[in-house]
Amino acid sequence: MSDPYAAAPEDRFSFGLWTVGHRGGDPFGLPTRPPVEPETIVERLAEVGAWGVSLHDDDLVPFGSSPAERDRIVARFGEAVRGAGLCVPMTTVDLFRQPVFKDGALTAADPAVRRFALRKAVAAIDIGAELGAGIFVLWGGREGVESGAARDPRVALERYREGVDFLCEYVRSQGLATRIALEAKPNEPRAHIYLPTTGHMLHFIETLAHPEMLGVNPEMAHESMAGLSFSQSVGQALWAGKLFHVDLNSQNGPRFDQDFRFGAEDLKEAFLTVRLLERSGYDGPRHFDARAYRSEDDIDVYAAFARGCIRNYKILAAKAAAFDTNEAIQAACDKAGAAQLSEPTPGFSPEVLEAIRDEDFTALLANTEGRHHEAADQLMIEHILGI
Ligand code: GLT
Ligand code: MN
Ligand code: MN
Repeated sequence: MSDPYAAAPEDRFSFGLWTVGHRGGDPFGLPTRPPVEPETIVERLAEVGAWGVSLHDDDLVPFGSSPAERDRIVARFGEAVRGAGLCVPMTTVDLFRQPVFKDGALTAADPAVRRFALRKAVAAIDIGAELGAGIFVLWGGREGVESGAARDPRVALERYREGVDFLCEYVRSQGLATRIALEAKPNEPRAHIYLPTTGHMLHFIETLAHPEMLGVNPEMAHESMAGLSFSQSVGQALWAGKLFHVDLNSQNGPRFDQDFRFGAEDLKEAFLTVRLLERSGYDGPRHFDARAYRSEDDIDVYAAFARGCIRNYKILAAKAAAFDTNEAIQAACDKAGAAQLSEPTPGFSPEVLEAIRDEDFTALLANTEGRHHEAADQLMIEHILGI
């Protein structure tokens, strides 16, 4: 019998080179896994049923490579991706690893650092264009502060705006169709990162010269680090028409960024997120920005970790579909107001206001009936648990 939870290309599951390629090093310990060539990673991803592979510029082309080396490496990788039947849906730029970015990149105080960051980002956009990536993710990991004594956040945000506008103008000047997805994170590696949540990013986008070119790439771990519900953040991005990409993983509450296997923590949020994505018609990549525990070897990185991310998504998608077609559950949700919320609030007119002023709310104010969320939530929990 075929596995109902095996990945199909139309599922659009993707992994970053830096995720399955992560060697298990952390601030306290050395790597526990050997380095693996990008071309080998691509083959292994194809075996687990991935559709796409994403990358930072430096994951593929070592920092400081010559133009000739860069061309050779990108061409060889493109061939490997095509040969494995995969695609590169997204590329991103590493503006955080090199010492030059120690005080930020697009928001660095030193204008020369900002110009260098732009040069690096433009080169990363070029790699994406060459590999056919339609999305460019921008995560400003070093755009922030430890101390605000010598930084006015308003001024830093102006520089951020100019930097992103520069990149948009570059994309336009090249006639590319690349869309830029901004990724938020509240802290780590900086104590405070500018634009710390997806909601902050959504506002920032509206201040830019070409807001239509920009969307967001919310990450489950990052929103959870801020104590937020990921499904609420994804919901706002979808509502705004700005969900360009999504980083799926898991996180155990507000602490350092764990990037655990999707579904490993907070199953309820994972379920609500998958249900939302599946119901919304979102057709972008379902990207796992996660990494295996440091204790694992390279075999289980694929057999247990990568397959686990995919299986958990597909299992939750099947659960979500069953949830939405189960009459008893739907009746309980409607009793808790699910359908009622779809009734629009009337628009303003003097007549409508007059009618509202005259309306008799006596019964409403005397109504002590509960809203039945406990019952709906309990049914959802039992449904997830398979009861
Ligand atoms: C880094 C970060 C991720 C981002 C990557 C894109 S880099 O691994 O923790 O959340 O998505 O730059
Ligand atoms: Mn993360
Ligand atoms: Mn991410």
